[in-house]
Amino acid sequence: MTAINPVTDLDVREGIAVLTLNSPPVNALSGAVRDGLHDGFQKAINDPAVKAIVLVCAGRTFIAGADITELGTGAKGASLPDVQSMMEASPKPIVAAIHGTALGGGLEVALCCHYRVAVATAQLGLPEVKLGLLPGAGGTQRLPRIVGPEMAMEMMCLGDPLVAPEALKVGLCDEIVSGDLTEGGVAFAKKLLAEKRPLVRVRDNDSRVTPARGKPEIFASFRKTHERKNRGFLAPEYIIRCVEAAVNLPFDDGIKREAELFRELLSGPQSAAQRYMFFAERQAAKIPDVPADTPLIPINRAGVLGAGTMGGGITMNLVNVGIPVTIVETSQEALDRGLKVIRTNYENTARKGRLTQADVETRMGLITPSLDMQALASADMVVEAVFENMELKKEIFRKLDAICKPGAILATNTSALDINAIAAQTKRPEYVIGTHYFSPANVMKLVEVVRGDKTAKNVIATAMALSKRIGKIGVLSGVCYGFIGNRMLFGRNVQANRTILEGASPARVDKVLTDFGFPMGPFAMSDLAGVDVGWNAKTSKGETLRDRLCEAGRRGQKTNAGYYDYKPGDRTPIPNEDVVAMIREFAASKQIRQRDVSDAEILDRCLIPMVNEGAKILSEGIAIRASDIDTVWVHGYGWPVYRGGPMHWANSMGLDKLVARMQEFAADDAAFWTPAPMLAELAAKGGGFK
Ligand code: 3H9
Repeated sequence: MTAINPVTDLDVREGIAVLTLNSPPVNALSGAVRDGLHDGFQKAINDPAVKAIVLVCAGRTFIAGADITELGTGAKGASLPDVQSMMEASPKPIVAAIHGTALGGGLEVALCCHYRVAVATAQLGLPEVKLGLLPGAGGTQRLPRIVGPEMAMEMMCLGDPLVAPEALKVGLCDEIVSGDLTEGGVAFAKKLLAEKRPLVRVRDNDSRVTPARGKPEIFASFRKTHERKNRGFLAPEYIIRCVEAAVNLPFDDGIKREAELFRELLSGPQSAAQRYMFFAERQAAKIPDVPADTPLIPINRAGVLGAGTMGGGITMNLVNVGIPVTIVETSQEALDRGLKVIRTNYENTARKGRLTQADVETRMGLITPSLDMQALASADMVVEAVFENMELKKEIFRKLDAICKPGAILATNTSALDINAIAAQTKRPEYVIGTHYFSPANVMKLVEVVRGDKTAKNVIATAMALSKRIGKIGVLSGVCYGFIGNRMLFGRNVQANRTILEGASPARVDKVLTDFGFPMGPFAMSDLAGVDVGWNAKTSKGETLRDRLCEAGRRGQKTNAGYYDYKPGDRTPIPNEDVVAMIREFAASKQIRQRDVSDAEILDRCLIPMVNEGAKILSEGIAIRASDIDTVWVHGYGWPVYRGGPMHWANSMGLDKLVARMQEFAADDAAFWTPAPMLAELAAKGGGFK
């Protein structure tokens, strides 16, 4: 074995060179890895004793891509295109032996090998789109030459990998290896030599791309199909343009086009935001006073209290990863309804081909319905998901404390209430925690894990680890009304409501926010949630706009009327002039002057209060770091990922400019627009949130 450099070894066995990369955690293509590949391949190619070369990785995975921390920094080391050219031009066959994930630049390196073998669990993909990028090391030109332009666009625009058996079917992989991967790779290389198989250079084979030449409709149709999902994102469109180049231009010209578009994305704000979010999501798992090796409480059985929308979604999350759940309701009818919704959700997924009917039955089989809270006695963790009422929650926690076994975690799915007050009802406050899921709980990626004053560290570590296990991102919050996300939402809603009283229509405000990239504006959101949430028919006296809407029977989508009208069975909001007139009338009754509120003003008035509240949340220690706040907003509330969350957005705008804008608005309401001390201080220093 020869050490090529600290992360690369070369070993020659019976004429086969094995080049092994070992650069934890994921063998990313750092300068050292690129140097290792360059020098290792050169040495093997120049060694007359070597007849073929196998590239393999140590540790948990094959190369998982470019080193994201180095992208755009002009980091030292061999150039990747030079390494790739050397590999493709090698007179000796090169085989990539893949385990774990061959992603991004990792797969692009593998595509310059003459053959690829993989273990059955390996995943192969080009996920750059998730970082606001396109595959910039030849992937957009080589992948279509193997799988055809349509599938290549699908893979690169969605960014989801194929597992090895699927990759085998489409020709991205040549053989599945069982047993030891390196041995399998060496055996495959020997077979190539024995059979005198040709050196396959992906770049040379145009047969999969030429049929699409002169057929712009292929691209038009792909754009149309994915229009909604790709709204606001630049990278998918740039990927499509690269595939057009792969189809219409010679290989080297296509590579030039790819490089131009890659550079443009890399230097733009969207990719900067998405790369920031990549690390923000991972950072969120790290809690300074809860060491990474804190022992976890095994969660082998769970309980969920409440089979409504939230309880049902939480149950699905748990059974999806094989955790049996006892779900408890107060009436048979509610229980049946909840189970029916869960089954329908699974069957819809099965209909789309993403689950088998057997999977549906397995998951349903893991759910034990019950009308008796005693059935929760053996659960390792119980999640309470009943409606938001403090007295009810307190009573439930007293009961759970008496029923549940010692050491069981008692979690509440409250979206705002005081976890400490709930924990105080039990004799085990250290086992009480908040796990705030977002609706629909089986879809949304965020869980706010809310730590009470007495919550134990192993309980926090377990709740965070469970979030990861069920495919979510856990973000730790301290206790305050509304935690991180909802607390920030309140300020936005205050201003959204004021702008409509000052003259902007609900549809205009919603459009400004959806143009910014939110999936929905505040008024469409209010209609969805129910305008009457928290409204009381008995005490309503038309004192607020909401009172007036609800009194007029406009209670949201459920009544086909709220801020908008709705056709029965259709969720599309239809603006209504009578509502606009009602708002005008109400504003006049409150002596609020109507004027033209510009789009820029609407946007700033809705978003800046969130940043200001975020600064307070940070200085109070409710959130550990600004990037945690951004993770909450991107994954719980649909803040467009390509704008990186409110704190990142504020940093990009410049905190001094943001505070100056607050001063402009302060003329109308000085108290509301006073910058939080942390914000004022950072702005004065010319700094940003860290
Ligand atoms: C690209 O390739 C561009 C090219 O087309 C063109 C080039 C010219 N770089 O996620 P985990 C770190 S763009 C640097 O918790 P898992 C990560 O931050 C790239 N660091 O583990 C974390 O660090 P820490 C295209 C990276 O098992 C640790 O590794 N590739 C990179 O849940 C563990 O990560 C991608 O987009 C990286 N590329 O998942 C793949 N990847 O421990 C991105 C990971 O300090 N990576 N780290 O928090 C992933 O999708 C997942 O990390 C992976 C493992 C599936 C590999």
